[in-house]
Amino acid sequence: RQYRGLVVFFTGYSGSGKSTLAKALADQLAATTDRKVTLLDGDLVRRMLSSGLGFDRSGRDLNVRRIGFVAAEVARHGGIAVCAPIAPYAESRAAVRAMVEAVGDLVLVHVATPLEECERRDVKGLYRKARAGVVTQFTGISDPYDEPLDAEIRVDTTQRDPAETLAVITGYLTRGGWL
Ligand code: GGZ
Repeated sequence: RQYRGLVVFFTGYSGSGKSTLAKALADQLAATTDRKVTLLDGDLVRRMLSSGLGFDRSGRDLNVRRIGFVAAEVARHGGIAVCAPIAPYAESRAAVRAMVEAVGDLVLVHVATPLEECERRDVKGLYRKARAGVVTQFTGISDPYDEPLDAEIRVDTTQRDPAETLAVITGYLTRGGWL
């Protein structure tokens, strides 16, 4: 069977749970479907595709567009790309959507964990550094995040446990005929 290409694109604050959800989704899809799955996590992309880019507006925009380009290539060949950058700008996300929808489908997942909760978790201690001014231009603290108005799915990891959140996403994909 020739599948239609799909990009599941997570967006949200640092510490919102994007990476965890993206990894769990990619693993589950790889284990339970015959679809080819590519995970483009923020960390990996920053290391392998966008090393040298900073977190100013142009650095983030270019980073997100690069992810969109690679994801669209995956989708063009019928695969599934799961992406998980912060992607704070509506304009960059719209550019990704245009690239992807020229060749396949895009499901934007807003991981809408409240900023206060992300900061409370502070898994990597970056919020603390951002508050102290040691890390500058930190999303949510000293840099903007455009709330998505076009997300296909919105999840809040304080409302459900990870397995249930994942089920919301796979349920959407199943109902939409992607799986
Ligand atoms: C936001 C930053 C920053 C600044 C370093 N602002 O929790 P993390 O550590 O692993 O996720 C964050 C990651 C964000 O990179 P992305 O490529 O996803 O961002 S974007 O889509 O905006 O290009 C965080 C770390 O990098 N980090 N400095 N100033 N996050």
